[in-house]
Amino acid sequence: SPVREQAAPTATPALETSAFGRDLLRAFSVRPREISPKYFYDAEGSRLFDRICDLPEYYPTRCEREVLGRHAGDIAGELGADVEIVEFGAGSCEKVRLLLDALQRPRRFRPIDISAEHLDAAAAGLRRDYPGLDVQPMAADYTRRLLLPAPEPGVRRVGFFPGSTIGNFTPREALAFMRMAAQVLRGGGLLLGADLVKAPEVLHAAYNDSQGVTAAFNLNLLARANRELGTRFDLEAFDHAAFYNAPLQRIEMHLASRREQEVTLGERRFTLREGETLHTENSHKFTPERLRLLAMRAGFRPGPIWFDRRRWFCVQWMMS
Ligand code: AVI
Repeated sequence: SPVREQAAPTATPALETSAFGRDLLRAFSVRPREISPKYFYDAEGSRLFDRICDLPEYYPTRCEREVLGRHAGDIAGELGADVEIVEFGAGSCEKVRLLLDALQRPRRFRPIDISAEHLDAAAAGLRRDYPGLDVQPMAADYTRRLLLPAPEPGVRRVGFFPGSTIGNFTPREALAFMRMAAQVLRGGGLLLGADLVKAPEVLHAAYNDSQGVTAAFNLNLLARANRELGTRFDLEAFDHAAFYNAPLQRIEMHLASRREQEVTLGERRFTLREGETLHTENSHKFTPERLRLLAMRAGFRPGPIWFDRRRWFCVQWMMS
C-alpha cells in the first residue's frame, strides 16, 4: 500500500530536502564530524533546554537573573527611557521581564525567534502582563540580516542577547552577528549576557548533570533526526561526552560512538569507530577583556559591565 511504501527504510527524502537533513549528511561526510547546535531546538529540545536551566549544576541562568536583578537600576539608567527592545532568540521571553520591570516607559518589545509557535504564546503573555507595551514578535533567523522598521523619533532601539548564546557561535560567527547587530541597533546599544571563564570543575558539572538532562538534550539531535528525517540512529549506541577545552576556553559537546557501528543515511553508509564522535556544540566562555575586544571589533563602544556575586557571569552594555 502507499502507506507502507512511505514507511520503507530508504524513504528519507527529508535528508536531501531539509536544511537539517543536508547538514546531517554533510556532518557525517567531513572530518572532524560536526553539526550546528541550532538543530538541538525542536519542541522536545526546547523543553529539555528549559529543564537544563533549572538544574542545580547549570548556574548560567540563575547567575544572569542575579545580575539583572541586582543591577536593575544601573542597567535601566544606561538604557534610558522610551526604548524599543529587540531580543535575539527570545524563546519564552522570561528574562526580558526583569528588564521591562526595571525600565522607565518601555515602548515596544520585538522578540525575534526561529520558532513562531513559541513566540506567539510568549507574546500573548507579555501583552497581558504589560498592557502599555507594544509587542511585535517576529519569526526569523536572527543570524541573518534583519530588516526592522525605524523606531519613531524619541525612541531608542536597544538589543538584548542574554543567556551566553553568543558563546555557541564560532568566533567568526560571533563577530559577524555582532557587526549585524551594531547596524540594526545604530543610535542605541546592546545588552549582552556572557558566561565567564572559571574553574574547570564548575564548567564540567554544568554540562554533565547528575540527572542526565544534558545528555538527553544532546542525544535529542539523533532522536530528532529519527523523527523528522526517517533515520534509524540507535540512541543506545551513543554516549554524551562534554568536556572543557581549556586552550580554546570552551565546553565541547560530542556524541561518541560506544562501539564500531554503521550508520545509514538514505542511500549512504558511514562507519563509526568506537569512540569516534559527532561534535554537536561549543559553548565558549569569556573574559571581560575578550568581550570588550569583540564589542569594539564589531563597531560598538563598550560601556559598563555587571557581574553576579561570584563573578561567574556578566552582562555587558555597549553602545552603537
Ligand atoms: C543556549 N546555550 C547558551 C547553552 C549553553 O550553555 O551553551 C546550551 C546548552 N548546552 C548544554 N547545556 C546548555
